[in-house]
Amino acid sequence: MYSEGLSKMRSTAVVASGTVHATTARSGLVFGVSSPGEAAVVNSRGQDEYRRERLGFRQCPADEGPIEISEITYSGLNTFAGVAHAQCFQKDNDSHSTKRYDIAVLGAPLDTTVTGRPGARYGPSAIRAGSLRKAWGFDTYTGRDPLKGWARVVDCGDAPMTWLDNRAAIKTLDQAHRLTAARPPADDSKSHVPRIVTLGGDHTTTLSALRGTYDNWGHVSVVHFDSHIGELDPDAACCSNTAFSAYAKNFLKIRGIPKFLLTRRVGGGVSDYAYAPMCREEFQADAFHRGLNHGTFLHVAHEEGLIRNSSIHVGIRASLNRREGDMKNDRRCGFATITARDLDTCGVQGVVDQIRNRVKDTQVYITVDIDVLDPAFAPATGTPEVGGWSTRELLAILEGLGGLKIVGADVVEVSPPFDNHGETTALAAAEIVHSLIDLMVLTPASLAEYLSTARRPS
Ligand SMILES: [Mn+2]
Repeated sequence: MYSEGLSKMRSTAVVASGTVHATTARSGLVFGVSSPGEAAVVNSRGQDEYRRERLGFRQCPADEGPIEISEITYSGLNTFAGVAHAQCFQKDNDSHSTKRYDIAVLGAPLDTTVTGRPGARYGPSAIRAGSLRKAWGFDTYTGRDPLKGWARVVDCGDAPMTWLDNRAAIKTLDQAHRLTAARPPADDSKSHVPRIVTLGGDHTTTLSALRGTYDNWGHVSVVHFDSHIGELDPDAACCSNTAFSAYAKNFLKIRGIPKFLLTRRVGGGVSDYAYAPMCREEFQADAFHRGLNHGTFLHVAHEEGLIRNSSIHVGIRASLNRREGDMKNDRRCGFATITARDLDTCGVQGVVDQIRNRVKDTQVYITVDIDVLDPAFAPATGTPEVGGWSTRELLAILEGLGGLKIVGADVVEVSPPFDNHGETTALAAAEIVHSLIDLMVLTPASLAEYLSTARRPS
């Protein structure tokens, strides 16, 4: 896109010199690198005055010295909201404090475990671009500016996830989470490790994040915003003939299709790589041999013992594969459910109260599938469902969760190829990420609480 290209050109200039000089031409502003002290030509004093006032320049006018442009929201490298980039995947043996951070934004570009439209591999970069379309500051409703509070927020960039092998991709993301949290935070009075906000990526990426929070914090309650329940049992039809209907049996017989292909409803069943039944014990240790994908990740998280039985889905409205079996498995995995239409009857405060009553004072992981919003507010997603919430409603509910002990969070399933020219979905996702960071800054993670309640893996 033109604006992104321009932004990158400017970033290059800033990186090269630290400052740029602005000159005006009849066609508009032209930026170029020049050495310190070199006089820049400014023909339009009025425009220059406006820019200094609008953008808060602290430096002198251009004809008296270099112009500081680091506060222009759309310039510079494309980190989330313009926060500093950090090398999070390298071991930090240096005690120098500038390498430490409290909250890390981590991209997880994966879209090869989706059942619908792909494209979420471009989600992290789109959310960052969306975050650079506005100037962040003190929130109208909360009065807080989380990016300028006690916490040092950085952007780690993306985990280098391959598109060729989902098992390798998830292992890479597991490692990225471990390394990102493998150093003391900038403020070790607030936490014992940095907390991570992940930018998806399809929803399978949440499993890596939950493995990471378990390693560092123990079990978490999952507050799961989504139109889909997310813990379909990949093994449901394999191990139980009760789900194998007479209709399905007849369908197979007529078409001459091997039975195993139809019974693997969520896992695929096309190969041992895509799926192998849990009945075969030799495969049970490997999640990808158990049908891991963006519809089953919470089932796998439960099977791995990562989450508490005080979790909750919020905004659910998509059809189920099995009328009763899916919700039975849902409860077995520890989830209660708030549907999308519950908002109509109990309002924002009612939804907030139900979430708070469910998780109580446990440590919480918040995952937001962007398809919890109506496609009118977030068209760019893999498996859209109409009848969802507005962006304003979701942001109000998130604000209502202030005070919960949030140790990790993500926004997933943003698929930019399906966004519009106004970047509606990317803007919404960026605002949600900002809200999640705000909740983390508002309630520092408590090391004492972790030590008293968490059960670390042996
Ligand atoms: Mn979904």
